[in-house]
Amino acid sequence: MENLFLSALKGDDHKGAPMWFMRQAGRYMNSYREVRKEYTMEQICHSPELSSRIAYDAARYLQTDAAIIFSDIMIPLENLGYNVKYVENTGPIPEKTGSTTDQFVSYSGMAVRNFKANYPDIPVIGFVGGPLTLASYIIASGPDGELKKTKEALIRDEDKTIELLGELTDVVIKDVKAQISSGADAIQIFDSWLGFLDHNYAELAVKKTTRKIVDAISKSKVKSIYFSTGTSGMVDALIRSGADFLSLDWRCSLKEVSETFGSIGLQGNLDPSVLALSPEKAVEKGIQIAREMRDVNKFIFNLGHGILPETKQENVKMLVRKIRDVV
Ligand code: 1CP
Repeated sequence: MENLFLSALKGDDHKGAPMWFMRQAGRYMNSYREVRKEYTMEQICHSPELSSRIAYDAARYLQTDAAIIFSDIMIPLENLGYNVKYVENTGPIPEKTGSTTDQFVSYSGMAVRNFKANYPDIPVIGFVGGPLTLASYIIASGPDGELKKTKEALIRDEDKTIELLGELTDVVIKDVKAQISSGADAIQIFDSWLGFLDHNYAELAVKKTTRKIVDAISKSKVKSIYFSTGTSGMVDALIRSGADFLSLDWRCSLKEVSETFGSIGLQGNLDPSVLALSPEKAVEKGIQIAREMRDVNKFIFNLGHGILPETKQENVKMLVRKIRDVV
């Protein structure tokens, strides 16, 4: 039987909802915490073997329809001379230390290649960060909360900020190409913080960055998924990225978006807090989403953002099983 995730990507008829979760390999999982006792985040992201094994272990434990390469959106920025440190309970801190090198290195590309060689039975999702989201960590030298500093940069010096976005877009496109030529089954663009911008700035960011990345992806047969949060009021702008799928958060009804915008593929959108706090309510709401989207071939069940670290791993596994049983 064809894999549900691959069927949904193609828009083929299938029965049941394909499922995977953002951050499905992460601190909520016992086996990941064990690996992290031995290796730092930086070491894992620089090891194609660990990146692919952690990705596979999570997908196999949860019985999801796809794995996502374990790495981080900031890693490709090393090619621009940034050294990225991961600080516990904070996030990535980029520091400009070196200069741009001629030789582009894609650790995610190597991890995808390793995954395809060792675990050919399960589709693997490659990913990159959206340049606006990447820029926010550079501009703020770390997480930028509600994008206060990033917005200030855009408002005070739009030309210079657009120039930075252009530079980041070029790096992201190189990384995407490496992951595609290594065999990625789909590419997700993580633009987590786009929704903090106003509609016009978001539109500008999509035009200057995402649109170009999607164009590069669509030259291959690989499908693109564009993820952001807080953007259900700007779906028209997201669609103009040209992405095959939009991953939306819990601030909208996916069914209504589907009825309004027609043929666009959709992914999402259970609130990760519900899954962390009440497995029963997560099952109820998850089944409701999957039922409402049953007739949409291009639908992938996911959360609206990543699994929270305090989530019990058994509850994520149970959610997958219960949705499979009834939808
Ligand atoms: O201590 C640890 O183990 C580090 C925690 C951690 C993990 C597990 C970080 C630091 N990154 C990751 C993995 C990661 N990051 C994946 C793995 C694949 C998966 O299973 O989904 C992916 C796809 C990302 C992408 C990522 N990194 C995004 C986009 C998705 C999202 O969550 O919004 C963002 C914004 C980052 C930055 C980042 N890296 C790490 C943290 C804690 C953060 C967020 C910091 C912030 O709040 O701004």
